[in-house]
Amino acid sequence: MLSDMNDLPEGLSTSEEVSLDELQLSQRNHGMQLEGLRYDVTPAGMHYLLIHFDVPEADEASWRLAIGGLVRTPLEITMANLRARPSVSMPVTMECAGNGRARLAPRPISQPWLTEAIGTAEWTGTPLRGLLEEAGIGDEAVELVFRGADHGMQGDVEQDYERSLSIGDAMREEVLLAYEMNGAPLPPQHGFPLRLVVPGWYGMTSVKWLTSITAVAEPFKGYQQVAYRSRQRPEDEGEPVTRMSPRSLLVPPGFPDFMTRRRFVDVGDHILRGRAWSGWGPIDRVEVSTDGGDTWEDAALGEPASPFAWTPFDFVWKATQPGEFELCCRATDSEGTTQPLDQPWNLHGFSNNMVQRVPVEVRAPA
Ligand SMILES: Nc1nc2c(c(=O)[nH]1)N[C@H]1C(S)=C(S)[C@@H](COP(=O)(O)O)O[C@H]1N2
Ligand SMILES: [Mo]
Repeated sequence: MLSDMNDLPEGLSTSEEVSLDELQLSQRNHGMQLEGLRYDVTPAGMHYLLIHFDVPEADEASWRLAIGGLVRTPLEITMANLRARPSVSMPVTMECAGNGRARLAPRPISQPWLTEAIGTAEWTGTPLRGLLEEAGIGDEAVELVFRGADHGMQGDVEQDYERSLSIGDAMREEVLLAYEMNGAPLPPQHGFPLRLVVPGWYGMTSVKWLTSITAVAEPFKGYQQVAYRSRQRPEDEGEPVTRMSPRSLLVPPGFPDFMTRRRFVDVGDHILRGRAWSGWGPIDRVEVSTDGGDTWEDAALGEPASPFAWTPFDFVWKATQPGEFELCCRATDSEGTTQPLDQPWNLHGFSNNMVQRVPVEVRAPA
């Protein structure tokens, strides 16, 4: 947390109220309705979206993926060629690194996510590794830079959307060049006709509208690479944001109030359901609290649809007394990392995995 609020760096707000610019961003980039947690695979229209600039115009017939830079055989690949290659379909849970930032204080001014920047799609594509082997990565190369066709301005820097991966991370067998989402061509907003999918990592790595992959001899220092680092102050070098921290979310039970989303249930037994995930390994444990995090009990875990998809869980809540309750859940992954009750603060609000809180009113029988 910043110690001196008088010295607030640019880009932070001490107000809980979002601006019209933030509202505009959050309408372009919607979250997943939390009741979507009931599905193993999120229907495409419910999956969250994050588009920094504009959805570019794209024509499948003329689209080319260029693989170049420090490679022995530069390639120019058509979509027909990609589709003729070995294909893999895999459910992958993806989360925006900024998920949860709207609740931080002071609040980083950006896409104001609460907890809904999440979804699990079944991506179909060809493993990236095969193409990299065909191109032959030069010994001097240390990273691959992935470029999208979208173009814009961020932080006064005009840019194409670009992110890099180390050769080792890019060669992992689960990394896909995807051309289908949930069995249909990628929708324009999700990267038509081609995107990178890097399972386990926060979403910014999975470059949409992919046009080129360039092998380079130095670590990439482009805008989106330097931006996604956890830092306390603008001048800090910070730590790169990579894999998803463990998180769990409940399908809010009962029914909501239209404006506040406050929940109502009747006295009785309620099956609470949710999903948990981590980019660092399988989910080992999910606990549920019905008293705002004072006491915890274990939820029952189900089977994830793939090693990179969220794990379902359920818990029987015996709501015997009317009154006000606060439901929480927290996941622990195979590395032993558990979600925090309070979120350590960073300048751009990344990897914010503090526990979800769902206020519920339990009503007496009529
Ligand atoms: N070319 C390009 N790729 C991109 C982005 C973008 O703005 N342009 N946004 C990134 C971010 S920050 C996230 S969280 C994911 C979101 O993917 P989705 O919109 O398919 O859910 O895409 C990533 N890939
Ligand atoms: Mo993101």
